Amino acid sequence: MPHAPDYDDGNTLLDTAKPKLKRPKRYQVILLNDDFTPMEFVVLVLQEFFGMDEQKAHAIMLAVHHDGKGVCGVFSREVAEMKVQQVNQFSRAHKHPLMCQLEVV
Ligand code: TYC
Repeated sequence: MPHAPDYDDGNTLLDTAKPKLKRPKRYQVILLNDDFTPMEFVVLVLQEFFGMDEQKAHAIMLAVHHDGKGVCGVFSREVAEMKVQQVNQFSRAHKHPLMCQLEVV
């Protein structure tokens, strides 16, 4: 029967490695209200970039219109950054001041 050596033979596992996994952060895409962007344009943006049906898009648009800002969705950083860039670019291309931004959850 083999027994433990009384010297360090390099084979003794001294500590169990703890998995260092952190939950990835999530990022909210926030839409800001303004006085100039037409309501229909905001509804279109919510449908095209966030996959909402017209009813949901209209409800979110009205919530932003009344509250000043609102959440369009929650994504990984890469996806959220891409959505913000696409929406802001699309709004500028149509000469509307609509603004979208990121917030870490
Ligand atoms: N407040 C705008 C208007 O009265 C509509 C609007 C809603 C603009 C939501 C931006 O994120 C927004 N035409």
